[in-house]
Amino acid sequence: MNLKFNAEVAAAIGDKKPIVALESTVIAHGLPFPNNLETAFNLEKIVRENGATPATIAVFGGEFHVGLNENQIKQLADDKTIRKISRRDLPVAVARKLNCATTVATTAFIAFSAGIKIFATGGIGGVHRGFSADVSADLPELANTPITVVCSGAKIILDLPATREWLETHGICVLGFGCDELPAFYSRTSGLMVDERIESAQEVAEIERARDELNLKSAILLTVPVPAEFEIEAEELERILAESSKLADEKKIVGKEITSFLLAQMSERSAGKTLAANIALLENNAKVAAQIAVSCKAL
Ligand code: PSU
Ligand code: MN
Repeated sequence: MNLKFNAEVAAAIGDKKPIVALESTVIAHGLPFPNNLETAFNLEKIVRENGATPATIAVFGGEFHVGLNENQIKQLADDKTIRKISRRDLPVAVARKLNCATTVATTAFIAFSAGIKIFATGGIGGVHRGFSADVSADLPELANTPITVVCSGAKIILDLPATREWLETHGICVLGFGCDELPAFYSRTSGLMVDERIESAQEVAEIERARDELNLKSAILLTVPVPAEFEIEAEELERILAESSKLADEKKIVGKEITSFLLAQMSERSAGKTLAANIALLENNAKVAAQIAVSCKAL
């Protein structure tokens, strides 16, 4: 597979330094402009401040880029023609030389091919509410890719109990970073349990090493709750989600559009509170991911 590294990532690989992969769908389709641009640069900065090298992943001209330049990040943030791609889209993206943002599924696929084993995002995809046949390709990718994904659980718009069951059935180890319950994206609780609570980056590094020694092919999902000051009350969340879902039904929005539609609607209906929470959890997850990448190298 032909991968294009930027100079910073190439140097980090050469020097065996810790690297954290970052996804690009959250930039192109998850957050509005200009918050997306600012957040993309901030996430990279946070990774660096915590001792690791950021590798934001995207596809340009059908080529897999691991570590982007400034112009590429700007293009992701404001070019409306950027396509959101999951695993099924990869052959088309390459053959047609498209410019694309990668989801958790495709970022994990490319990161692992590049030898990067830690990846930070906001919330993974999962089983959709009311339509249990809509299962994000993020889930099977995690079942088959031995990396660690740092996230705040699955996005609240999803059927969280069904998503939790899916993770269990497919052998994905779900850890809680200082929490017993699976975080629910904008909210710190879900009523669903993680498999194991851990308190430090080093513990994650040890569990990751054990997974590799056992030759298990599934990801470790390290879930980190949104910082408390940004948490949104469950009642308010359910209300704005119900309103947003109703509108999505009326407008017949389905498939890969549904996630960004609901996130944007919720931000509007909460006067930007969900957007602030989304950015806060992304930044916090980037920090934790960098700490784990550093701990893994220190083991
Ligand atoms: N995390 C966020 N915002 C996002 C996403 C993650 O904070 O928009 C993206 C990820 O790229 C994830 C995708 O892979 O949403 C899931 O989309 P779908 O439900 O269509 O599989
Ligand atoms: Mn889907």
